[in-house]
This record gives sequence, C-alpha cells and structure tokens, in this order.
Amino acid sequence: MEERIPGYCALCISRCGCISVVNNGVLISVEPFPEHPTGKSLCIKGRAAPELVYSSERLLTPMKRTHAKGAADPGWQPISWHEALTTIAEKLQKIRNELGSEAVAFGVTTPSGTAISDSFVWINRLAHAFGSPNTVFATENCNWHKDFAPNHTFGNSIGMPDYERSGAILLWGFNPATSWLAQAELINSAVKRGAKLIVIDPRKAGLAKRADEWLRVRPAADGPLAMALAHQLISNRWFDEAFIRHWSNGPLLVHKEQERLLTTNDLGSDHAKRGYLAWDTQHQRVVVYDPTAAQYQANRDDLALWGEFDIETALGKVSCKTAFQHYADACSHYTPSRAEALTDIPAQQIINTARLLHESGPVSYFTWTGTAQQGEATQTGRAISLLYALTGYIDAPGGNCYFTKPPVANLLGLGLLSEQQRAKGLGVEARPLGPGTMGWVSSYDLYKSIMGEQPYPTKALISFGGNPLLTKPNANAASKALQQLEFYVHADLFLNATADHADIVLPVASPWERAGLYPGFQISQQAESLVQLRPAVIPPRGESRSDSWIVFGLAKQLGLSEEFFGGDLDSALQHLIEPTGLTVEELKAHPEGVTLSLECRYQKYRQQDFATLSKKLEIFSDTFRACGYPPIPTFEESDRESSHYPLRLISAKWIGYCHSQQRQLPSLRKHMPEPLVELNPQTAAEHAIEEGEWLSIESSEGVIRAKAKFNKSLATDVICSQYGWWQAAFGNYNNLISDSDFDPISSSNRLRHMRCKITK
Ligand SMILES: Nc1nc2c(c(=O)[nH]1)N[C@H]1C(S)=C(S)[C@@H](COP(=O)(O)OP(=O)(O)OC[C@H]3O[C@@H](n4cnc5c(=O)[nH]c(N)nc54)[C@H](O)[C@@H]3O)O[C@H]1N2
Ligand SMILES: Nc1nc2c(c(=O)[nH]1)N[C@H]1C(S)=C(S)[C@@H](COP(=O)(O)OP(=O)(O)OC[C@H]3O[C@@H](n4cnc5c(=O)[nH]c(N)nc54)[C@H](O)[C@@H]3O)O[C@H]1N2
Ligand code: SF4
Ligand SMILES: [Mo]
Repeated sequence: MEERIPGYCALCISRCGCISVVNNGVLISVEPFPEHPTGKSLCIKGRAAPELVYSSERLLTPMKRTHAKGAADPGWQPISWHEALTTIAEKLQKIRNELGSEAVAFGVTTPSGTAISDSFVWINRLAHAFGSPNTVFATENCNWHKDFAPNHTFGNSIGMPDYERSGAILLWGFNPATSWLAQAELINSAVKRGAKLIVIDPRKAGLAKRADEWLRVRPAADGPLAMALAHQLISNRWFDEAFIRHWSNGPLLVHKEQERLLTTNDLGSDHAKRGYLAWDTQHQRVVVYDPTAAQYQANRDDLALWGEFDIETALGKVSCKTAFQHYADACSHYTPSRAEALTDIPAQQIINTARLLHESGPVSYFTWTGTAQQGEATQTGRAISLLYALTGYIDAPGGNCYFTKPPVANLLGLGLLSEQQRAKGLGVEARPLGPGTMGWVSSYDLYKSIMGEQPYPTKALISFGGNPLLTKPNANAASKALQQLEFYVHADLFLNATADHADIVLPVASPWERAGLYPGFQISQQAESLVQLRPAVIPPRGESRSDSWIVFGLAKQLGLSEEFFGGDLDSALQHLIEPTGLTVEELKAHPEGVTLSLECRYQKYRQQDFATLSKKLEIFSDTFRACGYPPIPTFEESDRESSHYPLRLISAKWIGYCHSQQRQLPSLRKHMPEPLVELNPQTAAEHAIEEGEWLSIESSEGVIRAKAKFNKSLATDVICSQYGWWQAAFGNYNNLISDSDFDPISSSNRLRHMRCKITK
C-alpha cells in the first residue's frame, strides 16, 4: 500500500516542505509539496533521502571501543542501549564528582546543515541541566554573525528580508541557490517582478548571474567595502537622516580623545538625571539624552546629528563629536579610489551600487558565511549592519523584518546553569561577547582545555553529530585532544573521522525515522506562521533512535528527569508549544502543519525601542568599547601579502553535500566524486594546469589535493576549494587554515582568509 505523508526535509536550513512516499513500510521517494511555504522544490540531497535512510554504512547499534585509542581499528563491539546509557551516566557522574560539571563538554552538529534542529533545544538543555557551560558547536563560523553578533547593533539578529516587498535585494557572501533553496525561490520571484539584485561575492555563483550589480570583492575585504558604500550614502546624503537621528544613537556625544560616550557623570554630580549627552542645536547647549523620555521623543529634531563641539565638564573643556560624525569620519577614510585598492571593486561600481541602494528601496539584505568566516568577522558584520541601518529600512515593509514568530517557550535552559558555572565557560573571559555567552565553546578552547588543562581540565565529551576534525581548523590538534579525553561518546547516523576517536558510539535514526517540530519556517510571515510536527514515516532502522530519545534517556539516568518534564518527550513538546495555544495531538493530526494567525507588525522599535544598551540602534557600541574593542568598525590595513603564497584561498558550499556529509550516498557521490578547486583559466595556464588535472594547494599550515575546475569569474589571485573531504588522496581543506589566528571577538576562523600557492 502506498502512503503519501506530508512533512518537510530536515536536512538543511531550507526545511523544504515535502511529501514522503512510503510503500509497504519502505521509503520510496521524497517529492516537493508545492502548497507548503517552502515546498516548491527539493534539491538532490532531499531527493536522495532513500539512499540516506537505507545506506549500508548506517550505524545500527550502540558500540564500544575494544582497542586502544589511536589504533587504526577501534575494534567496535555492539552493546545494548542499557549498557550504553548506564555506562555513560556512570562515567559522567564520576567525572563531575571528581572535577566539577565543567569537566564534561557537550557537542552538537550544525542545525543549519543537518536535522539536529529536531533536538537542538534538548541537547543544550541537557548540557545546562548537567551543569556544563561548554557545548562545542559550529556557531562562530556559521550563524553567530547573523543571529547573535548583530545584537550589538540592532538589539536583535539581522532579521529576514521581506522579499515580496523589496525594491532592492543585497546578497552579501550568501549563495541561497546552493544553501537555502526556499529563499532563492522568493528572490527569483522578486527579481522577476522587477526588484534589483546586488550580489557581493568573489565568485559569480548562483543568483549572481542575474544580478544588476555583482561586486567581485577581494576575499575578506568586505569590511572596507561596507565602509566605502556607507561613505557614499553619507556624503551624498543618500541615507535616511530622520531615521538615524531619531532611532540610532548617532546624536550621542563621544569624547574625542577617549573614544567613549559622554554621560552626566562628566558634567558633575549636581545633575539629577543620569544619562548620555547630546547637543541641542536650537539652544546651542548640551542636553541629557534620555531615549525614553517623552520630551526627547518630541524634540529630537533639535539634536545635532553631525558636528564637533567643545563642552564644559567637571574636569574642564572637552572636545567631542556626535557618534554619527565619528562614524561618518571613519567611513570617509574609504574614498572610492582607496576602496578600489583595498577591495578590487572599481570605484565607479561602488558609487553605482550606493546609488542603486538609494534609488531602489525598500532595500533588504542577507549575509552569511561569506562574511562570517573571516579574521575580522565581527567588525565586518557590524560594518554591514551599519551600512544597512543607513537605508532606514530595518523592520520596515520590504526591508529586513522581524516577522512574528510562533510564540514557543525558550527551553534551552541557560537559566539552569548558575552564574558561577556560566562564567566558567571556556573562552568567556577572553571573549566576553562571543558564543561563550550562550554556552558555546570553540574547538580551539576545548582542545586547549583537554591538552593543557587550561584553565581547567575537560575530561569527557558527549557529542550529538558533528565532525570538527574536518569542519574546523587543525585536525592534528583535534585528533590529539580527542585521544587524550578520558571518555568520548558520539551519537550519529554514520561513523566519521571524529567519531573514530570515541569510546562509545550511539546510532541515530534518520529524520524520516523520527518526528521533528519546526515552529516557523522563517522566510516570510506566511512561512513563519506555520508550525509543523513532522511525523516519522518509517520505523527506525536497527537499534537506532532519535537524538531526543537519547537525550531524554540520558537525562533519566543522570537523575535529571524533572528538568525534562518527567522524561516524556511529548510532554516536553507540549511545554514548548504551550504559548501558541496548540496541542501536540493537534499537530500530530495535521502532519502538513498548522498555520497560526500571526500578524506581521513592522517597525516595532517605535513601540518598544531597540533592545540595546542605549535603547537605540547602536552606531557607537559602548559595549564594545567597554570590552576593549573598537566601538566603530575599524579594519586592519595590511593585507598579509606574501610572495611565497601569492593566491587567496576561499571555500563555498556545493549543492550535493552538506559539509563533510553525504559522501556515502551513490547518486550524490556520482554528482561530485572528488574535491574540485575552482580557478581562473589564466591562473591555471600560468601553472601549466589543464581543466580536470590534479593540483596541490599549499598554505603555511599544510597541503591538500583537488581537481582543477575553470571558473572565469574568479580573480586571477583567488581560488575556491572544497572542504569536508578527508580521504588520504585528497586531504582536509581545514588543515590549510591556522587555528590560532581568529576573530578576537567571536573566535571565527579564517576559513576564507588564507594565503596559498598551487602546483600541478
Ligand atoms: N573550510 C570550511 N570549513 C567549514 C565551512 C566552510 O564554509 N568552509 N563551513 C562551516 C559551517 S557553516 C558549519 S555549520 C560547519 C559544520 O560542521 P559540523 O557540524 O561538524 O558538520 P558536518 O560535517 O556536516 O557533520 C555532521 C555530522 O553530524 C551527523 N549528523 C547529521 N544529522 C544528524 C542528526 O540529526 N543527529 C546526529 N546525532 N548526527 C547527525 C552527520 O552524519 C555527520 O557525521 O562546518 C564549517 N566548516
Ligand atoms: N548544499 C548545502 N547547503 C547548505 C549547507 C551545505 O553544506 N551544503 N550548509 C548550511 C549551513 S550550515 C550554512 S552556514 C549555510 C551557508 O550558506 P552560504 O553562506 O550561502 O554558503 P557558502 O556557499 O559557503 O558561502 C556563500 C558565498 O560566499 C562566498 N565567499 C567566499 N569568500 C567570501 C568573502 O571573503 N567575501 C564574500 N562577500 N563572499 C565570500 C562564496 O563564494 C559563496 O558563494 O548553508 C546551509 N545550506
Ligand atoms: S535544500 Fe535540499 S537538503 Fe535542504 S531542506 Fe531542501 S531538499 Fe532538503
Ligand atoms: Mo553553517
């Protein structure tokens, strides 16, 4: 009997609505579900679902290692779930008793490139309930810079483009045709209707081919480019001055020498009101700026947005300028000709692009890993956010919006960690604004703790998927650290290079063998309003179980059932969706999902301010200053020229694979049997390399091999190679990247920011 079961493909962030076709209990195919807001089409990964489900390489039973660590063969021996879970719980408790909960780290694979989104909340909750502030995760190279770092500018994430109403769409280091199909669909429709498209990418990839302006930026020169575009908007008065005056902290006065915001403290103690200062142009005097007080809401037109002033303070005369002036001055440094030298973008194209932004609003934008995997990723993201702020379209129709989300409870459970435990997070002290604040730790800090016991020892790791050996720099250090661990558990659908170091591996069911809740599909208000509980369409293969089942089982063994709603997943899900008014039964009865009537409200800052320190969109970040970071974006001038390594190395995603996954699936492997490296034919000719020939790519850190694929769109000093391969004949891209040279604020690695050379 054939069944057609609605759901969504959970394999990547696109979460494409799909129909699973099941015949006599066997998954036959996965098809598009056009009525679903993300269901118009599926990519080859989604269509290959039956190959994933029935792969002979799937892990089907829990196993323990019987050979010493470091041995070529771990000597995996099947064990029961009971033995696995009780052994794990005993080990974790022993380590906690001896050294504290922080000696146990957790790991989780990326929700943007896997189906771990089904269990992400429970895995984090388990870590926190156990008392560990350390969960290793891809975030610093992935979503941190779009979801969390922008808090320091917008008091929120970058939001989501309101594509249906956008007049111009700016894609910056983001290639949705490969990485987020459902967004690409919306952009295509917008372009068809006449929206302008601007793409900033060293490669002419995906939608760049349809762009009105494609800016072939020099890798990692995005920060200076954002400043140069902002300079055009400001100097030509092509920005929304009223928005910036009223809703940003641009009018606040900055101490010129000390680069800090002036406050009433500077004026002396007789000031009743505490707060920041601004310059009242009508009365030519300093005023206290209380962003929430009614009189300032009314009188803000009198406040100076531009200018430098000398003011009397308790300590004498002080020179100051407005925060906006400070930003404008920083931008003015990036004239078109200077920017051309720094970014390789012709001066005239910079001017034309700025004009397009000005004339074709409403403008929306999206940026992702093209700008997030750089040595200055945080300031780059800030520079792009500030450029966008100038347009005035944040949360406005056609701009980047915060669509109304289904109101689900936040059960990540950060609050289960005491302040004291949270402060112990690895890297929190060194990077107080980084992912450590959310309980996420970089592999670099984790390995340091394992190897050097600095600042304390990590003895155990329990990881739900992930393959940091291949997806983060320096596999050598990773291998050594994982071998050093007293106890390592890895739960996965497949063994991988990282899991090879485990003491116990746990078999995880594929997303077609387990249910998953997705509250809101992100890309529009309509998509965001859909809550869907994807059903399991076939039973789990072998002994495999969902990550959630494993988490709840472990929680029980660890005596943490109370934090896990009595250990019952349905009851936990009910708590999660409680605020929506839905019930789990209702969702189970509607596998196609339930659409809530959520209203899109624009410009919410008018009612509730921005969730920042100053309650305004922050052009000047006092939080950054307090942590010793430049409060206005600045960028290193040296380009790390190297005659020994003349080429610049970048990487990108490919449609057939997510990161290091899917190489086992025949149809996908056939599509891309070995790693390619894209290069300009001229560069190839200079090295006597023909298309399809093998070449080696060498950086200061290592060497790999890949097959030449010509791409005329690349600059002659840029090559784009693939990561996620590990086989001895190819090598691992991320061994070309330095692990100790990263963004000082977020710890983002320079995955697209290395120098290299090639040889045939
Ligand atoms: N050079 C370079 N390196 C990169 C990037 C880049 O662009 N260039 N991109 C970076 C980015 S953006 C990211 S997000 C990271 C990703 O880094 P990782 O999270 O390490 O991703 P994967 O290599 O995809 O590893 C996924 C592993 O999890 C398993 N898995 C998949 N689904 C599930 C599931 O539902 N449950 C469990 N338990 N396991 C599952 C897979 O089988 C696989 O073994 O890589 C980063 N690394
Ligand atoms: N098929 C597929 N889809 C995926 C994934 C996958 O692995 N495979 N992974 C998922 C995950 S975890 C993530 S984070 C997203 C990522 O989604 P994207 O960020 O779209 O992924 P990429 O293709 O890695 O990078 C986007 C573009 O950045 C460009 N780029 C490289 N260096 C630079 C630079 O210095 N500056 C600029 N401006 N651009 C640069 C690349 O040429 C590329 O076209 O995709 C998700 N979707
Ligand atoms: S883009 Fe492909 S892998 Fe991602 S959700 Fe859609 S069908 Fe699945
Ligand atoms: Mo990612």
